[in-house]
Amino acid sequence: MSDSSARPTFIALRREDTRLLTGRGRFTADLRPDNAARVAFVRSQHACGRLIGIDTREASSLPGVIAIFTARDVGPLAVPPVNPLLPLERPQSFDLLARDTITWSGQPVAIVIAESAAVARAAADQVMVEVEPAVPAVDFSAVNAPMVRVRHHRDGDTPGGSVPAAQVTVALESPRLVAMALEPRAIVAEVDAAASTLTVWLASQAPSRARDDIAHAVGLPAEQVRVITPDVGGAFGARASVVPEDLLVPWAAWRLRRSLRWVASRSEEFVAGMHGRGSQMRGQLDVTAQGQFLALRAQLRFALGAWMPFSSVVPLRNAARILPGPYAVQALAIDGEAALSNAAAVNIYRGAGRPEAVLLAEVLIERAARAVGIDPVELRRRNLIKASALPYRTPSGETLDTGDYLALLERACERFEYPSARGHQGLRRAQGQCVGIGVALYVEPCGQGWERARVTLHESGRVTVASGSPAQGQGHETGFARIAAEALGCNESLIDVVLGDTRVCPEGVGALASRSTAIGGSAIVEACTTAIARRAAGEALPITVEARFTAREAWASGCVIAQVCIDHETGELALERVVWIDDAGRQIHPELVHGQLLGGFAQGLGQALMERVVYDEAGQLLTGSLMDYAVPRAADLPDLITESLSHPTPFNLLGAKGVGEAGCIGVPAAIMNAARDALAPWGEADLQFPLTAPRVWQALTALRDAAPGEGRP
Ligand code: SMO
Repeated sequence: MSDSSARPTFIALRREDTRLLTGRGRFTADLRPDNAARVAFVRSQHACGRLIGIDTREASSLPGVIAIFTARDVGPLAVPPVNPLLPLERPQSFDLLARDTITWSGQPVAIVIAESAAVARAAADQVMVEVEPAVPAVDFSAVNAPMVRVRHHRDGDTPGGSVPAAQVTVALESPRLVAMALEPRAIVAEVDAAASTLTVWLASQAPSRARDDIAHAVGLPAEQVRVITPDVGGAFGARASVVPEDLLVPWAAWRLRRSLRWVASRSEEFVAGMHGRGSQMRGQLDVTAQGQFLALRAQLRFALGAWMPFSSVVPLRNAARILPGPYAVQALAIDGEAALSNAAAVNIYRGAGRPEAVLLAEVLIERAARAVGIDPVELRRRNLIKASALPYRTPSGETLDTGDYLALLERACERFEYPSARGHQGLRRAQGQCVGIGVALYVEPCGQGWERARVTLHESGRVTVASGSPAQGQGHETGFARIAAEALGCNESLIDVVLGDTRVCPEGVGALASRSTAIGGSAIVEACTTAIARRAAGEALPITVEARFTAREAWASGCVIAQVCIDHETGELALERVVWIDDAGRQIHPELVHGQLLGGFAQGLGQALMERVVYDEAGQLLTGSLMDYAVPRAADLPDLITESLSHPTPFNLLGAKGVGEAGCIGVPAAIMNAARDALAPWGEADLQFPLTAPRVWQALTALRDAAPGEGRP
């Protein structure tokens, strides 16, 4: 069991990881191949319409412009097919550059190549794009026919006489967010025309797939394309799938036989980077007078935006299969759909559907607790799946492997001093303060399928570990070195870790879905174990072993309790304290785990309290800069206690589960429940994320107007 607060922790990082913290990182934008030309994109300013013409003549005549390509030059190239995890309702193909139709404001229409970034930008601004505008379809508009659907229905075997004492309902929105990495997107493509090879530096979470996608777009065999992921300033799912720019820059480089370099502006991240979340959810929970959950019904609608990145069906799929979370529910009816709209594309983003499922279930539970008059912690106690029932087959067909959800709840209550906190809340309410306490429990699936590792024992005594799971700032080099050192029984300092280079690393699915340690790490263990066995059998050095490990999906879990205080006059919400108990299975490197918890916490807090993408009816982005879109800063973090309980999973060689997404999953729901609890003396508040002061104030005012004089003690 480990225990730590948000105070700084000092940890021994590997040399490779320390580089990032000391300003010696090498990010894609830092790479300047000799004679590289620069790239700028012409983007549609309309959100929807017919593309009538593109006039590049004036732009092309600017000194320093090398080429301007449009859809006509690029030909029939389209974005890669979507992950077939959910079948599409009808076939789809999305052109890399707008051809006949405009589908979102920010859509790439032309790619400009010039000798300098300034000339490329100036030329892009002079390209004339003629559009016959049409009325855009916004997210969740009824005109948007679903592209994907999901359904999990199971009838309950209701024991005789169980009738619901309450049927509570809720409607929730999870606004669109921007995956706000410190480092905007960037791509460098270096051409070796003599050797017929292309080297592409790209901050990808899935370099093997990116290499295949780029090779296909360029028309080269995959062996002639090398993708290198240098240091990466955050990914969060937004770099798991290629975007049109990732394919257009290498395509143009190869066509011109000229190295190219593109670095996105922050504005381009807003209008054409990956968005996350974006859903509307309705739910109903039927509860008996004794608090037993009888039935959960949910309707989920997810936004897709104008085109579908590879992982775009994953959030809907995850939200639907994770419900009802760690609770036993007799009957389940989940229906979900996702539809296109005239806005930036939505892809996986730290949590990817898990936060939505937890928000819906946990808000329903708090509401049910108030409806039947049972303390919300006690209500959860009565319905959590018992540790002795694991492995547990959920009504949506998933297998929860290991964990102890009741222990998570009890420990969180202990650390929060829950009974006395409730007493204190009563006292503060009596003094006129608006104080709320909210709870959320979550389960978190952590990736299935395979990863590869290659381990070489050298004559020098050093060991090289190459993995197909690249790093985006998580500290994989540090964690993987420890995994290999443990498996080999040697000192960590003897291990060299190689990541993120398709020429020297084995294939990999990638660093996403909280799978790197569990699956990528297990592949390292397997390769190390085979290598020492062969060494022990007398084989001469060097020995190289490549292993491919396939895992069943392990489920992490956790419990969060949050306390907020709301200012009656302004609606301003103060997050006073949070206790969070997480079970990520066996922890290979507790300090790195803690770092992941804190980072995820900050992003979860951002979603709950400040982040929201807004489009107007014309499909124009109103929150297009960091002046209009708030992200959390260090000073926004509250008094936070984290603690880890560890129930190792048998589904991989390390017993590890995922941890990178946990903070985004449980934290927002606990904050939402605390805010709703704070307003509960006035009634059931229709609060929605983000819980900004004006929105909280409006919800409070609506309740006061509906019942004047109520609520105030
Ligand atoms: S949202 Mo994650 O990188 O699967």
